[in-house]
Amino acid sequence: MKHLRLSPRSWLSLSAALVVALATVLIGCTADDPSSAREVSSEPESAPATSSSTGPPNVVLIFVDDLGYGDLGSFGHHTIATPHLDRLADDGMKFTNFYAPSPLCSPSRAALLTGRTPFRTGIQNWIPEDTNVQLGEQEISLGKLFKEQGYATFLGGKWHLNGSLDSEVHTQPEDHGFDHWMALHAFALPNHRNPENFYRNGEPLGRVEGFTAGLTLDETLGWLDQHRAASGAPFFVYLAPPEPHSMIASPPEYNARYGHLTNGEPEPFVNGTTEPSDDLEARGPGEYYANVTYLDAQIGRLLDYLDEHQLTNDTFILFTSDNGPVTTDWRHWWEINLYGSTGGLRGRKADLWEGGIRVPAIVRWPGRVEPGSESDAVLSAYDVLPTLASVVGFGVPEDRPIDGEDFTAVLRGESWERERPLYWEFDDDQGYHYALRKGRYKLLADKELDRIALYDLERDPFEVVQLAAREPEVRDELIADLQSIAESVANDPFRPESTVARPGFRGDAE
Ligand SMILES: [Ca+2]
Repeated sequence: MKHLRLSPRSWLSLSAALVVALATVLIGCTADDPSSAREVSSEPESAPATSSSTGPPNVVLIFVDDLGYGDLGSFGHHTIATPHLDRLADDGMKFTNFYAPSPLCSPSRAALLTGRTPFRTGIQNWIPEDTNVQLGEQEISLGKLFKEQGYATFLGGKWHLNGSLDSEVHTQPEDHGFDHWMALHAFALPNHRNPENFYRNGEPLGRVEGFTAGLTLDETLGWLDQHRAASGAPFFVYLAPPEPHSMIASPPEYNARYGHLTNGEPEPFVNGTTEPSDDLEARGPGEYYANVTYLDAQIGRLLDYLDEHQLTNDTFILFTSDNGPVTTDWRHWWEINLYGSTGGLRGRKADLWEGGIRVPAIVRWPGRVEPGSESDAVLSAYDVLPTLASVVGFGVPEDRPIDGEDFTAVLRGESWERERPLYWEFDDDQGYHYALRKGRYKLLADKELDRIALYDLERDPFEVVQLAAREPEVRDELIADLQSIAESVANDPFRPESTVARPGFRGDAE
């Protein structure tokens, strides 16, 4: 495994940060009052990274929708402008082997919030509206854990962990610890422009003027203003904008920026229909690129807000995507004109090949994470919960299997190897049902373990050289690991009996 770059000067900076932190304690900032520490935190952005807070950091999780591994400038895209996320990478650590726990939305989100491979929660596929699948009350989610720690908690954007945001028989974001939320179920209706399906704290908002990411950031910054005026408690923001999932729509100035890459006028599809209303037409990548740049600009608003209010140094940010992108391998009519990039990795959204699950990821934590560093540690979004438990200082649930592992050693620049392989269970578009990543190797298998593929991702990141017959010992070792984890998942004490979505379900209330 390669390790991140950490210069002698950076160790000096980190040592200086410890001295500053100790001095801050000695001059009277109380350890249990992070707001008092925050008021004196006004390091200019260009200064050596130091953290003046003595309390737990604020935490911002940014989980965007269907953004590909290759869709950011900092991850190699040659055209899409993403200056704000590139700045985040410059100021933090970039991860080149970070995975979504599923190639689709709902399972990934369940895993992010619980630290558990999604099949344990009963969520094995995306959750259609008005079906009976949900993230059950028995699950211990990040929202609950942060609330127990006295954090103010916020969700903005997309939930997609139940069948309906106004159902009384489904758990809602507040049941998972979110004090304030504004979210839609799965995707914007009719599309990202003037969406009609946002809810705020359980109340439908009807048609709202604007674009989904901008509306999500409006709510986020407004809530932060209110929270800061009312309380000195640290905050946990789960920011999940619905971009760049279909049906994309962006403000005209963003589309104009990429007009040279668009044929004709952008006309977003209308969601909620069963077939396209017009002849299908490929207009080029401009509209998709515009949507990613627009999303980046909205995230930039949050980064600017943290700077303006001297919160940057006291805030841990993790950015990633819930699954791989829709590429020009279009499989549904509503995907046409999405031009996501996997950076050359095989496959796309809904595949267990790398393109469906490897995603861009960045962590910024001033004073703790070396600016401009990079790690190729093998990580998953289900590692976020145990890592945040370590960062903030709360316990990981001990009454159930947790698949995630604490990767704070990676953030410190230390060598680290995970104890358990990464595991996926999902009926993908290629007929595979299982995937396993262990060290440099990846195994793919169908449900019966009849069809097996083995790849060495260090030598062959594009999964084109099949090794199952050539390296039988590795193959059999990974199959044994896979069977062991699959058995644990099948026998998970908290797994719901029924995990199959039943259409039309509204619960006992109807
Ligand atoms: Ca998604």
